[in-house]
Amino acid sequence: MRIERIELHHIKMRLKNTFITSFGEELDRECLLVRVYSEGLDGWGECVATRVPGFSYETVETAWHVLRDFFIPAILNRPISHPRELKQHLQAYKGHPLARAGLEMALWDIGGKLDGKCLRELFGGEKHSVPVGVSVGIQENPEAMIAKVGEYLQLGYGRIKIKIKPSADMEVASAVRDRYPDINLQVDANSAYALSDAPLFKDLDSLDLSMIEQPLAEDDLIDHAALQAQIKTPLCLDESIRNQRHAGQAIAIEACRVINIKSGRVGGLTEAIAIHDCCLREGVPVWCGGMLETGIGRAANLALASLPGFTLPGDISASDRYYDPDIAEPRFMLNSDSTIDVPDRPGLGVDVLPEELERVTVKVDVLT
Ligand code: OSB
Ligand code: MG
Repeated sequence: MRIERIELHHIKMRLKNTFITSFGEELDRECLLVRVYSEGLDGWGECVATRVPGFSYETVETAWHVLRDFFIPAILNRPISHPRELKQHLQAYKGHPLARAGLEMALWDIGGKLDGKCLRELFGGEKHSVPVGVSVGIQENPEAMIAKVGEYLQLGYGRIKIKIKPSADMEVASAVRDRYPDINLQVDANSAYALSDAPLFKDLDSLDLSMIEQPLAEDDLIDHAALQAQIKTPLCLDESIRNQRHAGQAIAIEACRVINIKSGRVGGLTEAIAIHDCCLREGVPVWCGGMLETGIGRAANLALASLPGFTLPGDISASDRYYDPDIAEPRFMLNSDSTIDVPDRPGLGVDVLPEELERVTVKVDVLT
């Protein structure tokens, strides 16, 4: 295919609830959409960079800059036969995985449409529905967290992840465990701790958590390995795993026993699949993380999670957990067994709704 035109859309969407983590708060989520055109068709990608460099150093503005000035000119009007070739086209450039991943997703979408195949088929995924859970942001106090968790359990989510931070950790996690002794519960610290906090993590061992996600600094596999050796609960890495090599090294030194795979964080779906393949070979279970995506990124997450190594429930909740309305159709619904169906129409399998898109658009740029 030859990409003839690319649009960048900076959008801003109101979340149903403020999402609070150890690194910040989000109510009006901003992100970039990438729309590519070829042979009379179009494809969409979602770049999950946010307004603030909280989860990643990238922001909506840095992603806009590197996409417009470097990444897009490197592929516009040049032959590209498969999305995985994007890596070669961008090899002169360092970093900016979230920006890369947004562009690559659009290539997967249009590539699938040109081939008449859904992403699940292109990836070799087997599952037609995937187990999912919900990620619950930090709440005012343990009672409020218990109430929020209760709402999501009521809706049918079979796995709950709660965010923790210093000052809101053991007390809130043990309160949720006391109230719901049998649920599948995990916590995510988003790098808020140091190895000197090991006593806290030893205490968390008593709560029968399925895992503790990213407790320590993102650039510190060694300390994660030291912590894992001291506790029984499996560690799961998110921010620390930026490519397949990191995954292999983290597994080799037992810095974690589980990996959260996010296509944005690792520079695209191609690298995400490579990490999945590595973990499957090593017998390390993975799950698909989330970045509060619109229906576009959510569709890609579902396709990724259809691969066989994604044995644990992902942070892929139903559309109505995040946005009402969303900018794409069909909306994703939770099945009664806490799964969501993987789209099966060509490409991502979703249609962007022009009026909804218009309503949330901050600015647009067209590159030809
Ligand atoms: O650490 O997994 C995370 C959202 C934004 C940034 C980082 C994270 C998250 C989530 C939400 O936990 C997952 C989702 O429901 O999309
Ligand atoms: Mg995380």
